[in-house]
Amino acid sequence: MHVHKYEKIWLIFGITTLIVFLSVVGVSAFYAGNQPPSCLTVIDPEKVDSTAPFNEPGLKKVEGKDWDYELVFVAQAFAYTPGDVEVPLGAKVKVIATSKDVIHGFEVAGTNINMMVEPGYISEHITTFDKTGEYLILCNEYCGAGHHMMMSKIKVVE
Ligand SMILES: [Cu+2]
Repeated sequence: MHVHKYEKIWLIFGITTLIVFLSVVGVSAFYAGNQPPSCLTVIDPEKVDSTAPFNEPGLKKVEGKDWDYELVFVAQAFAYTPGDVEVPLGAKVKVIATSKDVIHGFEVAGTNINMMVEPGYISEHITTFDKTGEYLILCNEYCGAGHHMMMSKIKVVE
C-alpha cells in the first residue's frame, strides 16, 4: 500500500502528540499526585448545625496542620454563614463548606476558589490569601428565587 509522504508526516505527528499528552497526564496523575477532588467526606444535612466544625462557622486558628486557619461556611437558601469574615494577609486557609438544603455554588471572585456545595457532602479548598482587599463570595448554582442575593465577603487585612 502506498501512503503519501504528507499523510505519513501527519500520522507520525498525530501519534507523537497522543503519546506526549498521555505521558503528561500519566506523570501528572501518578508521579505528581494530581487527582480530581474527592467528595467522600459526608455529613447529615439535617444535623449541620450540631456537627463540628459547622456548629461554629467562621475563621478558626488551627495548630499542627499544613494550613494556619480553617474557614468554615454553611450555605443555605439564600445566604452563607458567616455573612462576612476577616482573614489575615498571607494566611494559609482551608475553606470548608457544606449546604443545609440544596446545591449551592461557592465562588470567590478574583481567585481560583470555585466549589460546588452539595447537601450531604463537605467541600474543601486550601488557599493562601496574599493580597489585601475584599473578595466577594457568590453562589453560581441556581438555587431558587433569592439566588441572586446570595453572597458573602472575605476581607483580607494586614
Ligand atoms: Cu444560588
